[in-house]
Amino acid sequence: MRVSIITAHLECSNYVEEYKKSLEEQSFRDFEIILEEDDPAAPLGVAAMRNRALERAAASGCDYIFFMDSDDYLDPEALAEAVRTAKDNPGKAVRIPFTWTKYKYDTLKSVTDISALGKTTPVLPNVFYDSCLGHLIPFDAVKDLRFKEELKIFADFPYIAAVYSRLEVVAMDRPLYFKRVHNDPITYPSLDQKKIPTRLQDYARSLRLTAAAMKDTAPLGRYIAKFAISRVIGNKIPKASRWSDNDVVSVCELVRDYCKKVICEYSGEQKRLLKRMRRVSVKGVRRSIKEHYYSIQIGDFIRSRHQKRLVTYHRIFMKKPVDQNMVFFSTFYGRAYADSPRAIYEYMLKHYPDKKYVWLMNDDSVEIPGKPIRIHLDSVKYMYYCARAGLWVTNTRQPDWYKKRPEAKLLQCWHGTPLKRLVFDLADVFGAQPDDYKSFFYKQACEWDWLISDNSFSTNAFNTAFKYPKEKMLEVGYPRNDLLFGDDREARAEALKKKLGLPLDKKLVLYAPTWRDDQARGNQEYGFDMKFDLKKMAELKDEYFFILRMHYFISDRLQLTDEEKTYVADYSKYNDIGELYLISDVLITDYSSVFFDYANLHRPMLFYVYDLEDYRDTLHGFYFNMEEGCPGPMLTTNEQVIDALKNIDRISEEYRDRYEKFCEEFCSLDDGRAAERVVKAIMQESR
Ligand code: C2G
Repeated sequence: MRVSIITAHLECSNYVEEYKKSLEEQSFRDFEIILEEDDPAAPLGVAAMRNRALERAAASGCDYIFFMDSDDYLDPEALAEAVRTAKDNPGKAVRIPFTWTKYKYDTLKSVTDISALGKTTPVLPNVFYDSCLGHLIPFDAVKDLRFKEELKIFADFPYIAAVYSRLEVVAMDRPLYFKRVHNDPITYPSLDQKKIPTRLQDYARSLRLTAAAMKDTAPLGRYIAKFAISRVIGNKIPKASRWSDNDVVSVCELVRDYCKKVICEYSGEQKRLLKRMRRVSVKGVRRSIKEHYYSIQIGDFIRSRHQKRLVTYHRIFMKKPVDQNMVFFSTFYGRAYADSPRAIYEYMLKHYPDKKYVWLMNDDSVEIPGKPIRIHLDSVKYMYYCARAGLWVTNTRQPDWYKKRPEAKLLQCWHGTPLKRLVFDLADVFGAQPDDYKSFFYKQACEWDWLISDNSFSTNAFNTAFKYPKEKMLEVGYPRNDLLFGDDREARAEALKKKLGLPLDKKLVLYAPTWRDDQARGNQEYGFDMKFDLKKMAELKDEYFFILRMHYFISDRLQLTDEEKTYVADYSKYNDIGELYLISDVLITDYSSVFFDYANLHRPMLFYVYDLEDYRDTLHGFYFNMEEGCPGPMLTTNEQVIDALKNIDRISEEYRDRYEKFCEEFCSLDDGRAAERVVKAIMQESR
């Protein structure tokens, strides 16, 4: 049984290799790939390309056609199972349900509710849900069918509706077709993500052509009514608020022509809207949008404190003048008075004492010199100072609600030389909003007036990861590392150790691992499966004292026994990790950016990377080869860690050359004066 794979392809997709590979890996072999490539300079559209492919299929004399997109891929058994089902059901078409690529790690978890669709599917809702993709169709039955080339986007509906009206379609029960989640609308937008002004009119035209291909249009009427309601009064900010008058008319006319029988099934706001649409009243639709918007806003305003604050932010704070003398600082969302914003603040405080300073600091007990105004996260004051400050210095992303004033400046310090791949350099995005993450990040990065980079390696990575222009980067070293320099470094370390009550007669080991994406507990909260065995470390307690420092995303508390407390202390909540670098004699870490900073001290480092492969290959991907480039040994067991600590001088000796090379590449700009360089640069430009 010969199958022709029908695929339209436009070069802008970077996924075609995976598509080809998945076809090569099919256990079923009797197929040909008909990939019709459109011209990116003057694209004719997906309909025209599929039609060309269908002509070729006819010429080649296949038994079945199978529709697939060039950015999707199949499970290796997909075609074999589909063909088997087709053989069991002669004369019928077979549909392989799809699942999204973002679920590929969830062992083929089905997101389409297949049971609800039934084995033999009716025309609706499939026509509008999964289009022609994943359908294996006996070619003889549809030889004369073509896609309507006047439709540029929604060409599938009328075609597949015609197929369904001619043939029975058997749905398989396993989703073996993987539809690509396009998480990068900036670089590789899917057809759905492209801004095409005639999209809605194309859609309306497509529905009319679909109706012509169907015997009974009642389900279509129901579908259109649902569509109209969801777009006009379905969201807080309705999608229809961006529709042109022509758009509104085209949807109204659909309601007029196909929904007459179903309007009586609705009531209240929805019925009112459908009636207005039946009269093709643009004004009426606009009124429905307004009424809906205000009723939601008033409801939200009464119910939610955050909404009240937001309204205050937009309506009052954003209307007040920007205070060019006010500088606002934040580090890790108010969790610490630390990192580069701290170093920049302390420099500014000394050289610009007359400025008005504000710090986002959630813990009131942390001392901040210079008596700045102190505010907490999630407070109305936070919004007030975000709206008013002439300069914001931060090391993380802006809050979702933040909108930069044109007169204000934003200095993004960021928080580390990247080992882990970031944003646009990530193929798959895990987390709360994988689809929007990249475009939202991009929007936020566009608001940064400057981005600090510690070395040319970071500059290159930030350039591709954030799509941030190199000319706007300040590649001047990290202000946060200034404290690691100076002739008084040892004296400061000694004083700090005394202040913290840490032993002066033992070597201090700092264990500072990063967080694991797959141990999420909540928003920015993660668990940590502690593989650093404190009990075993006890054998080193005469020589070493251990300082544990978890990443600020880790919400699990470490429980130390009284015995452990004699040689271990938990400094996870300690304000500034830079001070912990200063006092420690050895660093143990994993994939955290901390080692790029610590290297400035030229003290020994060990890498406890018990899950290296999983972390690097599944969760993240790295910008550089740790095994080849790290200035210390890669260790995977506690015994190896203990052994390395016992022989730390030998290890320092062994890694001396690599360490030097590492420092040359990553630390050559750090010299204790980065804050000064940053402040001078931004003051010069702001003048
Ligand atoms: N950090 C810390 N304690 C840890 C780990 C990290 O205080 N146990 C601080 C360090 O200042 C570090 C920063 O948080 O440089 C970032 O931590 P990473 O472990 O590197 O991870 P992440 O927050 O994902 O940032 O470009 C850097 C990347 O964005 C990584």
